[in-house]
Amino acid sequence: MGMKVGVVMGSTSDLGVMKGAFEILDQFGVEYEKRVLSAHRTPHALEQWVKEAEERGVVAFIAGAGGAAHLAGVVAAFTTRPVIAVPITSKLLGLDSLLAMVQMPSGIPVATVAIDGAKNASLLAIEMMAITDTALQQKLKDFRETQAAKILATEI
Ligand code: RP5
Repeated sequence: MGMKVGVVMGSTSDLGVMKGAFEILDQFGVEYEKRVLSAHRTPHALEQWVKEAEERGVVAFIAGAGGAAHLAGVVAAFTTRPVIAVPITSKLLGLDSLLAMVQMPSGIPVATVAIDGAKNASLLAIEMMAITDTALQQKLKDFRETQAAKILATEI
């Protein structure tokens, strides 16, 4: 069974930001599952999805949510796979989402990226998978080289 990433967001209103996560995963040819599930609106369905996703080969989860953003923490409560949190811009400019995610109490960690940092969330998940996947490691090196070349070629 191939390694997959599980991407979940609390609402369809998060989709605009979370599309960035899909773009990177597509670019690297990494398989993923994507769902809209909420920690407070659909807690039982969320628990079921996390457990079943693991059985289907999901090795890392990405959770995007805004406001009182407990989605990533709740996902992490149901799995020992790494969970990456994406704080989504909100009425409080995403500061509420950021603090809710980054301030996980000791014992159940989540790795929080920047506000709206969906692309970095996918890159981090890919870096985790690349530990045991040399082809992915090479793709990451190529990605960084391309990125650097673009900057060095920029004329202002
Ligand atoms: C969270 O509340 C979602 O992750 C979203 O960022 C925020 C607002 O959700 P909607 O009211 O737009 O559905 O659960």
